[in-house]
Amino acid sequence: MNAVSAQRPVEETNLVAHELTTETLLQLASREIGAIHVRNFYPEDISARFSEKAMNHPALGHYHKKYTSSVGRVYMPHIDTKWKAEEIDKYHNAALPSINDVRAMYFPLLSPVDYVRLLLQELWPTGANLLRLHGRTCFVGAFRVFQPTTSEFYPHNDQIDQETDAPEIASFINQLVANIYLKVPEVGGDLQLWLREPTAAEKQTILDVEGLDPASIEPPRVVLHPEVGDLIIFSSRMLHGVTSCKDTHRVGMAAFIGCPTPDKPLAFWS
Ligand SMILES: O=C(O)CCC(=O)C(=O)O
Ligand SMILES: [Fe+2]
Repeated sequence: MNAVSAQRPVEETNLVAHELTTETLLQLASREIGAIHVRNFYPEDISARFSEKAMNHPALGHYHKKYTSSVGRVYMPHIDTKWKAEEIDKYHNAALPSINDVRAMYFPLLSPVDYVRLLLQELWPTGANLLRLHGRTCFVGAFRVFQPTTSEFYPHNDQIDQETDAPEIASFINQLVANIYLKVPEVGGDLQLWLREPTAAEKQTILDVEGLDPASIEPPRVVLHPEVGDLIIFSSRMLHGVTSCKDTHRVGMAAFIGCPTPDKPLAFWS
């Protein structure tokens, strides 16, 4: 073990499940565990090919907040609608064309996010659907591109009730996020999980600048170093962050998952 990996906090194994099953999903939804981390979920060679496509994609843009602006993303995410009618229209009008673009990129293979959608539809007791907001289709299947050394996500949380008042989200009691990693650095690019929601004051800071100063909070409870092809699902309502990549880009595909009680279906968007 080299000096850098020796410093990495060891994951608390009882907090992380390594298989995606109905049981682990229900445990994650009810916060009995902190994450599901499935190694070798998606083939390494296909991941590598699509990380190149994502990094060179014509729709590659950037997040808009202070701390996240160096992180690239392909296609417009819902967080960029910012309660503005014009942006909301743009997001929903682009949703299906963007989903189809991503699917066409992979065709005749299955994209990692389409694969996750199918599995969760089968595993969650009442299935899973694409999210609609005020009846309008959402996009799902964003690529995220972290630049070497400059991109990181400070501790933050993601919750869609801060982005819309659509009636379709009223039943969500948790929000999960699934990430599939297509390219990862050897060192850095760790996912940090605090396993708690931010305080009211922390929430305000996150809304303002999209992240907390890591020195201002306690160390994370769980730190996971994803490998190429891994799937990690965790609660995005709880504090999480991504450390900077030391040697290469870090590319992932992500889907948010609205999580009601098990008698209602899950819902996907990006
Ligand atoms: O890239 C990751 O590991 C997680 C990024 C993140 O903040 C999220 O998916 O909400
Ligand atoms: Fe996040």
